[in-house]
Amino acid sequence: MKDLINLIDKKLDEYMQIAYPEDIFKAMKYTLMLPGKRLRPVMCIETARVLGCDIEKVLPSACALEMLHVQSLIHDDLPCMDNDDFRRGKPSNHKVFGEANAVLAGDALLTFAPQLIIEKSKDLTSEQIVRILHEYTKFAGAYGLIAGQVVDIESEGGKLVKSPEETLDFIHLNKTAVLFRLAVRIGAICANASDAQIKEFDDFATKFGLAFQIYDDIMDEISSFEELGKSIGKDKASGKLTYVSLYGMEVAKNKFNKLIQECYGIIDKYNSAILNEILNKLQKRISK
Ligand code: GRG
Repeated sequence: MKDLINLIDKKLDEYMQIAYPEDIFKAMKYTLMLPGKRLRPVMCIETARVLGCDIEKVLPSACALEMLHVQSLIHDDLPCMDNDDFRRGKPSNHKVFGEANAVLAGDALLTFAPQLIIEKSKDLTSEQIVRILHEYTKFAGAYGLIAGQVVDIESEGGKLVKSPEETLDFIHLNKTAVLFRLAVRIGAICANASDAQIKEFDDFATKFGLAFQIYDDIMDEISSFEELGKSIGKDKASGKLTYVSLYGMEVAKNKFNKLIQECYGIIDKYNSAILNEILNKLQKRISK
């Protein structure tokens, strides 16, 4: 997986050429090039690979996904949202570049990502590119990521339209699982996969995304700044609605383990060392 991450890092750097005005590109590249786990591009590429697609075809879309993810991190850290001073082990974007540039850097990443897909996906058909862009806009917007963030913010203010359980599921599915779903769906589209294969990977990513958010909730309580690279203990301190606060640590861990086992089951037949490595790493950390 290390080689794949190195390749993604190289491509992210190469695709985003600094131009005038340099300040905006510096702000965009700052959070983008900090060491993230690159889970979404890795999953996108690996899904495409196990379904028979050449890696070159999927690299622009995979990097675009990381840009979308980084946009969401930059905006999430802003004082008007989660107000976090650290990300990926370093001061958050707005702490370094100021709030206006951080907002604009996020906007620029959000719009550069589809530009990259269109300009660099030379080996995909126009039909594949349109399908990818359709998925990108649908999953990133108010029917996906933004919806998750809105309900998360509303729930922090105590505004719950649905039950706490339904609200939490909605937040986890839309804030977190949605980008993993987008990643595998785009990988599958690049591979010209069948609807049944897309559904299979979508199910995997939905379960993985839920498990990953539960993992994130658990880590907020048991991990350290050094390990996570961001402030910890914030959820508990702010009384945030999380899997741990709603169900308790033991139930959260059991639910996480169940979802990870289901993920293994879905992808078993693809013999993917990389997807198995991701599942193993998360599970090992939680059982420590
Ligand atoms: C799409 C316009 C638009 C807005 C986005 C701000 C926002 C709306 C959404 C926030 C979404 C968010 C920050 C969800 C948290 C998901 C999560 C667990 C992130 C951490 O992911 P990791 O651990 O991070 O993969 P690294 O740094 O390793 O990439």
